[in-house]
Parts: sequence; C-alpha cells; structure tokens
Amino acid sequence: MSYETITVEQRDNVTLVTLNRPQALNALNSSVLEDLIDAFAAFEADDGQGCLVLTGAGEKAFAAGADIKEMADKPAADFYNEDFFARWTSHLVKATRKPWIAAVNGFALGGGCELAMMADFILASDKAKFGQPEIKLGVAPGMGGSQRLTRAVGKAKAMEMCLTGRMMGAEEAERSGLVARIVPHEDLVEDAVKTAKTIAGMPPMAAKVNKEMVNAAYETFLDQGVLHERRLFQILTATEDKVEGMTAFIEKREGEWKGK
Ligand code: CO8
Repeated sequence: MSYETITVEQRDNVTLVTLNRPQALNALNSSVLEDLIDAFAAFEADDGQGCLVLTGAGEKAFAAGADIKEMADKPAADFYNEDFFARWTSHLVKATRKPWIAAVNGFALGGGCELAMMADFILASDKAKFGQPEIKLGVAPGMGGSQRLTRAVGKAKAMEMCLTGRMMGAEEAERSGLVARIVPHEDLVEDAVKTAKTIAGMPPMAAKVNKEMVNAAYETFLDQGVLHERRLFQILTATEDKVEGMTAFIEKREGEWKGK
C-alpha cells in the first residue's frame, strides 16, 4: 500500500511508519490523519506485526504541529461540528491495542508533541525538541497536549511550557519523564526498531494487557487501577502462552508464542 503523506515499511514483525512531508516539517494535515488511520488499522489487523514505530522524514522534524495553513481560515463552527482532532485519539490511541513507539528525531511541536505523547512511549534523538507553542497562535493544545504533558512532566513544567510556548530539549525531556530514553540522532530509527522487535517478540496478549494496565494507571484512580490490573492478570493466567511461558522457563528454553 502506498500513501501520499507517509511511508510504511515492514521490518520483520515491526511496522515502521515515517511522516513524509519534510518540506512542511511533517506538519499534520487531514491527509496525514487519513493515511495514519489506515496504516495503524492495517498494523492492528496483521497478526504478523507486533509493534509499530512512528518517526519523521528529514533532518529537522518529527512533526512541527498541526498544519497551520490548513486551519488558518477554518470557521470555529466547523472545528466544533467536525469534532476536529477527535479522530487522532479514537484511532491512534483507543483503537490501537498493540504497542507503538514514537521515535522523535527533531521538532515535536503542538500537534507533533501531542502525537508523540499518544505513543506508548517516546524514544528521543539528542536533537529532539518538544513544545506546545499554540498560545503564540492565539489557541491552545487540542489533541490532548495539556492533559498528557501535565501527566508526564507535572503541572509546573507543563504550565510553563503551555504559557510561554518554550521548547524543551531531549535531556530536559528525559529528566522530566517525557521520554523513555535518548538515543544518538543517527541511531534513532535502528534503535527504535530493535526495541520494537523486542516487544514484538513477546507473547502478543501479554503485550496488549501490559499496555492496558499501564494506561489504566494514567486514566483511573489508584484503587480502580489496581483492581483493573488484578482482573487482567487473572485473565492472562488462562492463556496457552502463560502455560508455555512458565513451562519454557522451568525447562530453560525460549517460549514459543501462540497469541492465545
Ligand atoms: N503548519 C504548516 N506548515 C508548517 C508548520 C506547521 N505547523 N511548521 C512549519 N511549517 C512550514 C513552514 O511554513 C515552512 O514552509 P515554507 O517553506 O513553504 O514557508 C516550512 O515548514 C519550513 O519551516 P520554517 O521555514 O519555519 O523552518 P525554521 O527552521 O525556520 O523553523 C520551526 C522551524 C521553529 C519549527 C517553525 O517552523 C515553527 O515555529 N513552526 C510552527 C510550530 C507551531 O506553532 N506548531 C504548533 C501548530 S498549532 C497545533 O499544532 C495545534 C493547534 C492548532 C490550532 C490553530 C488554529 C489556527
């Protein structure tokens, strides 16, 4: 399948998706959204694919935001009636139960930062820069940024970034808990694919359940989250992969996963 605004490549059991509008610093327009929805759905439906990596083409940007040129003249009523930005969350977050990683290779600003934060975790190149500069355009984050950034880095930093529009470099982002790890710029994609292959090699149901559990910590109160975790754990103990995983450990060999 070929796309207008992204490229998609399968590296064994890992899907590598690259935002491919480098001339516009990979700004996110409606074509990018449609292409990503399609690529993520294909990944989710393919039993041979266990993890996805999303990165940006070109030397400068992961994505420099939602496409300002597309939105500049749009009437407010259209934003509301179309429930503009809702499909990013419903498709890339809610409908994607398999794990995916954002490999941030440069600017991740506005919607770009918000897209990266939709991933299960972020790997950042040493050239990555994160920010929510929407205030300078007279608006505010609209794809979850004010919520996910605050949960990731805490109120003080999130508030400062949203109110001043300043960018945060890779080191500060790692220190603040926004990114899992910093990788030298030139190794970023290979490192992310390698990490994704590790995840794709895990028992598939256990991977989905671990993702769901960690997300519950984010989205619920502690008591509810702990109960949710316990129930999911109990369900996993009924899978064939649980029997295989524990038998393989006792027999000192690698497990062979069935995904059920
Ligand atoms: N949308 C559309 N085009 C963009 C965007 C964007 N977000 N970012 C960069 N581009 C384009 C530029 O217009 C330029 O195109 P052209 O060559 O045709 O003029 C090209 O990409 C290269 O950009 P620059 O020349 O600006 O590159 P620099 O290296 O000088 O600067 C920056 C890089 C600092 C990243 C700069 O491009 C910049 O500040 N970009 C905008 C960042 C931003 O504000 N992002 C947030 C966008 S808003 C959002 O994401 C959600 C809320 C939206 C609501 C808006 C309602 C109107």
